[in-house]
Amino acid sequence: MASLIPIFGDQLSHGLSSLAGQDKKVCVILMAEVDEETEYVPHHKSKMVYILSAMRHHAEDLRSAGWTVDYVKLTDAENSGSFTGEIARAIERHKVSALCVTEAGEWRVKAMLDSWPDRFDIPVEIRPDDRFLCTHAEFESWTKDRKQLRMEFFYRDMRRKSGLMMNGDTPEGGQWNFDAENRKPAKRDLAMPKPLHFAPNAVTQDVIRMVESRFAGNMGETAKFGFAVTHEDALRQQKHFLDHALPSFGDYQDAMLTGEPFLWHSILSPYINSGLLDPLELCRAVEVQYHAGKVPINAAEGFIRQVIGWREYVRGIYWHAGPEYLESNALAAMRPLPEFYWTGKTDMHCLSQAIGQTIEHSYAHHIQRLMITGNFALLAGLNPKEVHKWYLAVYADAYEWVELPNSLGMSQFADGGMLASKPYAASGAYINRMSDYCTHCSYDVKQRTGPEACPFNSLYWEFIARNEGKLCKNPRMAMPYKNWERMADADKVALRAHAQQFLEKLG
Ligand code: FAD
Ligand code: DLZ
Ligand code: SF4
Repeated sequence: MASLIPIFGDQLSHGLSSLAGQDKKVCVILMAEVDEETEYVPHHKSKMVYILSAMRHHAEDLRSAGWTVDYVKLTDAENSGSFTGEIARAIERHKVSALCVTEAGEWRVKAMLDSWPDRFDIPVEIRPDDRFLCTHAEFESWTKDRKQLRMEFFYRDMRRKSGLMMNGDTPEGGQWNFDAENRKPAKRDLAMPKPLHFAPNAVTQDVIRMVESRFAGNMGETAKFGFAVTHEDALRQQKHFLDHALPSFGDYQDAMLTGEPFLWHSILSPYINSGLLDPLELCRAVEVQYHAGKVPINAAEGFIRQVIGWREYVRGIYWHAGPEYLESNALAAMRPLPEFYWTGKTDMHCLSQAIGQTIEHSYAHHIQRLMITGNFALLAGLNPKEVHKWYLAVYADAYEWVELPNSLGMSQFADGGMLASKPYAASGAYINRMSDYCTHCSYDVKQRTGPEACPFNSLYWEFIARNEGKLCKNPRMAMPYKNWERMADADKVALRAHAQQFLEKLG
């Protein structure tokens, strides 16, 4: 049958379900750059360059593989600005008799796909996205009869299902999780790996010019753009990671160092999420390195846990929670996002490092997102929806299904504990333990009040006090509340006054 097959920017996989069994001779693939997608948040310029260039390269790959691809550029005069508008125009152009699409990655786009059967007078087939290990039905059935949804138990099921790092029914190494061996602080090391830099070719340069002229006011720099934009180059970065960074990934997963944005992380999330890399193939390649004796178990298990554990789990939570998840605000946090989240201009060194490298690279690693920018937002009571929009805009790997549960759930506890068992709230002591940031900061991490005191310290206690009614019964918060209770009243008053003064200045 002559079908129109729309492919979105996060569906750049050769094995996409909508392509299976289709007749290349009669079907037409539609790929479209549309305002609707470039404008739903003010995306970082590098994120846009990455996605649009990867789309253009993927279209060429598909053509080389024998497909007919109709590609609509953002600058095309007739571009309607929306997926639905582009499909209507393409149906006219190609006289197709059916529409076949892989399901959307997020609620906003799902609502649009669900409107297509009424909108168009040809049959619409929506196929499941089989690039994930866990189906929607499996996740729903996993949630049934559980009082709490916890990643660790879900992860064990994914290990069993995939057979990754398993010996029959038992986990490799005799335990499921080597998390306790993932928390070493790092020292500067001249042999530290750096991700590969892919110099922009003519196609990417064209996209850079377009993005620089159309989105001049958006965050970011494109001068140093170096992401891979093809399957081959993404695989090169995958191999580079396996050979050079994976061996120490486990040890230093939670570490942070001034001027070192990447450490031993993979920098593969943009490629996995847009479809250039296959997450299961990547995990199998990690397992091969382990069995070859090239990487320790805390690295292999730690990495695989992130991909088949956390990544699959947050997707499950996203679809389980429904579109109203976005409105959650369990801690009633209302403060607007401070301007420095967009500029990096703050005298708190940890924040200026995490935000500065975000502006430069459209990348920050997990602990920077969770324990620096996320932790500050949580302690300061920033509005979780604004925080969510920021994360969705600024990272090259950000799509709502993966970003929202991480920011709103894990980092802001706005879902009241659906995803995480306790808020990830920490004072300066944690940041000092896991990084060298405090040694470069004008604030003193050891002081709790006074002009030089690290703001995270009083903000932490202000957070504890402010949310006592909501959090004191959480068994995992017993220790901080015991410490708060034991504190002298005068200290409590001084800490809260110091924090409130800081917050007033924040605006
Ligand atoms: P590595 O540290 O090398 O980890 C390997 C892979 O594991 C990643 O590529 C990713 O695919 C997966 N992974 C690790 N942690 C998570 C997680 N918590 N959720 C999902 N996948 C995970 N990840 C995104 O892909 N997109 C987002 O928009 C996103 N937003 C986040 C927002 C916040 C507030 C937080 C705390 C985390 C967010 N994450 C997001 C998760 C994580 O920070 C990134 O996946 C990771 O930093 C990507 O860098 P990397 O590829 O070098 O990861
Ligand atoms: C993020 C993004 C951007 C910036 N632009 C486009 C685009 O012009 N066309 C497109 O197909 N996809 C784009 N994307 C990725 C989409 O937002 C993502 O694929 C949808 O959310 C579908 O889930
Ligand atoms: Fe951040 Fe406080 Fe350390 Fe400064 S002293 S880097 S503000 S944690």
